[in-house]
Amino acid sequence: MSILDELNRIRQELEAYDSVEVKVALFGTPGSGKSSLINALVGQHVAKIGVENDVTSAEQPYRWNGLSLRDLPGFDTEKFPIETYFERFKVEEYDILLCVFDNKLRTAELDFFKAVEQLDKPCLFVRNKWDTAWQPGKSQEELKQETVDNLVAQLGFAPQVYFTSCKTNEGVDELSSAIMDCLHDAKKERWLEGAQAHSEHFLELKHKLCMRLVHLYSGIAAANSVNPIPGVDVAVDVGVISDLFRRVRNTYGLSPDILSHYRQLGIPVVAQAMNNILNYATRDGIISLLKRFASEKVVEDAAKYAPVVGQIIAASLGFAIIQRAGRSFVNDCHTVAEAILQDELKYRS
Ligand SMILES: Nc1nc2c(ncn2[C@@H]2O[C@H](COP(=O)(O)OP(=O)(O)OP(=O)(O)O)[C@@H](O)[C@H]2O)c(=O)[nH]1
Ligand SMILES: [Mg+2]
Repeated sequence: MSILDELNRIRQELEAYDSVEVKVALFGTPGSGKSSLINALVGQHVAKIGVENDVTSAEQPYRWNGLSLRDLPGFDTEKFPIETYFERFKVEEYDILLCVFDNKLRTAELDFFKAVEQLDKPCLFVRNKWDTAWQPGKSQEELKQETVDNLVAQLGFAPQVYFTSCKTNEGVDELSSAIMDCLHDAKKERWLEGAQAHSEHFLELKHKLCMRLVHLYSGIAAANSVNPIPGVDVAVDVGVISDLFRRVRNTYGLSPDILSHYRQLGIPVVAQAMNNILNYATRDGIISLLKRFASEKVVEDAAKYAPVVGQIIAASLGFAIIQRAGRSFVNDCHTVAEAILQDELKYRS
């Protein structure tokens, strides 16, 4: 195999990976929090939240990092009668369907959810606004059981029910993990990349995924030796490294807004990692990071990476340097994402 063959193989693997999209549709009671759930699942403000019911009218799904989530408008209305609803909104095309409710279900909703369940698609039921559920003398567990029993009696089958709050993010991790469990291989990874981590476990899975992306992008950047690194006898593709860093930041949900918000946290270890993330967002920053790793004695176990990027690329000095720079960048993002998650968990408890 030549270096070109190896490069093409990595490119194809990334292209196949990038062509995958996960499509999720949310149905449910107007105002039950479908838009809020989309934002909680992806960890970004992509969907508009309305205090008035049924503000959803946009026909476009919300897209974020390989995910496409659709907050579907109310069904069985004059505008969208139930008879033509499934065809109108191409319900068949979704990978997974979420039936969202926040309190008692009306007959039209029950009929609709029954019809959705018939579609032979993964379908999860979400009781949102769980933070508002309270009844004197009843525990949360008893209330949950009551909700499930009522649903089973009304629907005539036992659905998978998740209890969430978009106010505290309680239950969002369970829902997100359940969505991932319903998906297959490449789609599972796509969900992992695009969805927000609401637990340490989810964050660890993201870390593994990012390390795999580091291997692949490092392979391409090392093979595309277009930019010489000053002072080092190596040339790499800085643009590809910049794409990798952007992708890693997005995977950890570290948008500029979120970074600037949490910059004020003031915890030293996070401050350093945060500075690194911001510094390495630029071309000059990336070159300085590469020089840092090039100046250390680089000994990488090429055999370990050969199955991923091919023997010639794995044995190159450029690959070893980019690998190390990439891993250090992933670890910085992970440190910051972990601090943000801890902050969320503190608020929830
Ligand atoms: N307490 C509480 N309020 C919530 C929760 N989720 C959403 N809300 C509030 O409920 C209202 C409606 O939320 P949306 O996310 O716009 O609901 P929706 O289902 O998309 O609404 P339509 O698109 O109009 O059908 C907003 O005021 C939200 O802030 C939750 O888990 N707990
Ligand atoms: Mg909405």
